[in-house]
Order: sequence, then C-alpha cells, then structure tokens
Amino acid sequence: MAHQKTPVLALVGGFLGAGKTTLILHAAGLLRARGLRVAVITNDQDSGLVDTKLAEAREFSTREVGGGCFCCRFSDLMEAAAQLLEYQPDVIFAEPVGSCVDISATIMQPLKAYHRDAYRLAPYTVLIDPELARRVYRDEADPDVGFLFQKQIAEADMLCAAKIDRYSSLPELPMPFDFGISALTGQGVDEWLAEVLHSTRVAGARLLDVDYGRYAEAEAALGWLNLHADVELSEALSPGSLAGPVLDRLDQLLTEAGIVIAHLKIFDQAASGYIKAGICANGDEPSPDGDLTASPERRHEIVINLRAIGDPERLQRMVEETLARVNGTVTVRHVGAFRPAAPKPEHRFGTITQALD
Ligand SMILES: Nc1nc2c(ncn2[C@@H]2O[C@H](COP(=O)(O)OP(=O)(O)OP(=O)(O)O)[C@@H](O)[C@H]2O)c(=O)[nH]1
Ligand SMILES: [Mg+2]
Repeated sequence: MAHQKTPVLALVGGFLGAGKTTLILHAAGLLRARGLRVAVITNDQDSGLVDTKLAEAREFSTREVGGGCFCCRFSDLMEAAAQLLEYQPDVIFAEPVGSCVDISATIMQPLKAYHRDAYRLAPYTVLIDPELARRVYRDEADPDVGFLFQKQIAEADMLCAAKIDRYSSLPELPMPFDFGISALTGQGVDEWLAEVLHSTRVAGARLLDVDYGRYAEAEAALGWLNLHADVELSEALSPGSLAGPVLDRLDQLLTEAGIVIAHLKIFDQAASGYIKAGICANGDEPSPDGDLTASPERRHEIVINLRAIGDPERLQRMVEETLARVNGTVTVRHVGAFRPAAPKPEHRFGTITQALD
C-alpha cells in the first residue's frame, strides 16, 4: 500500500453565520497556494447544502454528512473522512452544524480514543460573530440562541472573533478570545492556521455540562429549510440577477412576517458561472461570492438554505411563494422543512481522553 501521510483534522464550529465556511475556504485556498492538499467535510440536519456547493465550486475534495449533526452521525463523519484519504489530503476541515454543541464530548474525545493513528486532531476552533456576542451578553439575543452560543464558546480550544474587518480595531468582547480573524482581508488567518497545523495545545481540552432537554428545546426553536431546484428561465439571466432578487424578496417576506433570520443563503450555478449570497440578519446587505460577470443563461441549479426563528411550514410557503415569481419553470429536486430533532449522539464521553505521550 502507498505510504499515507497522517492528515490534520480540524473542526471549525460556531453559531449559524459566524463565518465558518468563509474561513475554511479562505484558509484552504492559502494552503493550496502553499502546495498542500485540502479536503472539506460539511454537515447538516438535512441534505442539499449551499456550503457543499461552494466548496465544490472552489474545487476542494468535499464530502457532505447529512441527515444529522456530526455528533449524531459520528460514523458517517468518519466514513466521509476515510473516503477523503483517497485524495491524500494534508488537512481536512470539518464544519459542524451551526446549532451544534457538545462537540468535545461527542466528537473530539471519540476521535482521540478511536482514531488517533489516522488523524492529527487540531484544537477545536469556535468562531464568534462579535455582534452576536454583544447581543447575547446584553440579553438582546433570542434566549435559545443565547443558550447555544454560550455552550459553544465554553468548549472551544481556540476561540476566534470573526469578521474583524468590520471594526477599526480589535472588537471589545465580553469574553477573552485567542485570535481576531477576517476571512475577507486575511487578517489573523496565518496565526490561527499555524495553531491549527502545529499547535501544542491539547485538542478537546474542555468538556461541557449539557442538559440535553434544554439543548433539544433550544435547537427546536429554529426553523430549518433546505431547497434544491432546477430552474429553466423564459429569458436568460446571470446567476447574480436570478439569485439576488430571490434573496431580497425572501428577506422582505420574512421581515414582514416578523421572522428573525439566523442565516439565509442561496447558491446559483449556471453553465457560465456561480453565485453564492447570504444574510445573517433581516435587512442585511448580502456580499455575493462568485462570478458577478457570468453571462446570462436560461438553465440554473439553485440551492436555498434558511435557518430562522419561525415555523418551518411558513418558511417553506415563503420560499415557494418567492420562487413562484421566477419567470420560468422551477423543478424542485429536494425540499426539507423541519425543526431539528432532539440530538442523540453516537458517543458521549464523560472524561477527557488523554494523549498517549
Ligand atoms: N465582513 C466579513 N464578513 C464575513 C467574514 N466571514 C464571513 N462573512 C460573512 O458572514 C456570512 C456568513 O458566513 P458563513 O461563512 O457562511 O458562515 P457559517 O458560519 O459557515 O454559517 P452556517 O454554515 O450557516 O452555520 C456570509 O455572508 C459571509 O460573507 C469576514 O471575515 N468578514
Ligand atoms: Mg457554513
């Protein structure tokens, strides 16, 4: 058998919209430019992820673990990682679902216990959006969001303030953090990556005390919607000209209904190029990613992922109402609208797995 290198496996968690995918893909691009091979594992309660499409569009070897969070699908996570070994990656980034907590007990400890020879486990990174952090500590955030957020930051091996390009100096936050990072300007990314690749800190050094009843209740406050469709337009449009108005219209409908958006994303692939755009709050200005100058096409493949504090059936109706305005035929390949089911992890360690040496 060919000699296999032992890849770094780096989990990057944090609340919905914290900037996990943007950071992972930015870092993956930097590593690729250094001649390293990078693979990505995405994760969701359902299938049909914008993040998967985006990672594939950037030509990274990608696997999607669907149908439940990594904790509940630990075997699928390990199967996905094993499949990616075929590409001989130097680094595998894995992004857990943004509402997920107790990653240390359910993923980091089992990884150290059962897979220590196959992967070099990086310290667990948790990203925080400084604005959400402030809202949580001022008691201005939804209490269920606040619960999940506080649990997530308590189990970080490396806590990183994301999106720091939005501030003229490092933001003052109610909690200490290890790195301030901007995936847009690159600030702080090299320092964080050095810790991911060569860290001497213990990976999975913290264990949470989680009331799973409260955890399930907090996750179930969120409505989840994933839609994957083929669009045949009557008149050709660029991906940006189709996706932009769909995103704006959905934002408008949700806002009028008083539904708080946690993260709304759309991905549009046409033969001429792709666009990804998203917003993390009602009325936000989306910053599109992809090819804004792609030429008009009649055939598009679109993926919409919406996480909001609202009834999933209402979310689905609003998405369908929005797509009904598209001038053409929309053929839905997949639609899932639900509240996340109570988490039932495959493993849940009560103690920290010690390193061998
Ligand atoms: N200004 C700024 N915006 C960012 C940065 N990183 C991410 N964003 C924006 O924040 C939004 C959410 O980013 P994602 O990377 O999709 O967040 P995520 O944590 O993967 O979200 P989920 O997968 O839904 O949990 C996107 O609109 C990004 O453009 C950053 O460093 N600076
Ligand atoms: Mg993501």
